[in-house]
Amino acid sequence: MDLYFAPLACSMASRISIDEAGVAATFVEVDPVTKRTLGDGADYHAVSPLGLVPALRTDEGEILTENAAILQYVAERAPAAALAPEGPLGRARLQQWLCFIGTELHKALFSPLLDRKAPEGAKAYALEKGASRLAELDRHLEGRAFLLDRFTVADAYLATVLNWTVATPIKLDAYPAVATYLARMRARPSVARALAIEVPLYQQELARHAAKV
Ligand SMILES: N[C@@H](CCC(=O)N[C@@H](CS)C(=O)NCC(=O)O)C(=O)O
Repeated sequence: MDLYFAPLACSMASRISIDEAGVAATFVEVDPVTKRTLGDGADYHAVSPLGLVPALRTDEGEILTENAAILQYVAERAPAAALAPEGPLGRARLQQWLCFIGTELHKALFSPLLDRKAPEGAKAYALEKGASRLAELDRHLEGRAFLLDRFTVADAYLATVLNWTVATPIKLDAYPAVATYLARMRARPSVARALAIEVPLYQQELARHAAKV
């Protein structure tokens, strides 16, 4: 499989999950500004019409988009890694958290905060509304190592999204269980490996664009 990613973007959740699953994958970097793949300079819109990462090309040549779909596909490819719970309720709980992370945190809270073009009013609204979401997450994570009973692809997504707090005004001191969770996740080998690969690539991405200004 080929994972199309941008450094430190939400696609890092798929990198972490692929690592945890132990499945073979090729990682294709997309420049989020030019929407071209590094190396061959191909127009990424041919893969993902909206130019969004992640996208995954399966070994059969199918293109999958959307974090929740890709993460569950990766989990399915390696049942022994148990990255998704079994049974109707277990699966529904996984969906519950993937949806919460994707909508309440990623899109509603972090996307406006990280978008340089978002007006200040949009950022303030997102911060104010997001506080209740972070408080609820904090309540859930108190006394828990993971979102569910063990590490799942939802933790890969949550760790990736929470990692963005460093670039936002969100103060995790107000959410101690979330802060402890994030520290634990960053120390997890698959997450630490993903960060060790993607932080330098992100710095290169910044340097590439700074050089053009
Ligand atoms: N609904 C999509 C959202 C993906 C998304 O927002 N990706 C961001 C990176 S975290 C992106 O590619 N942004 C570039 C853009 O908005 O042009 C999903 O869950 O996969």
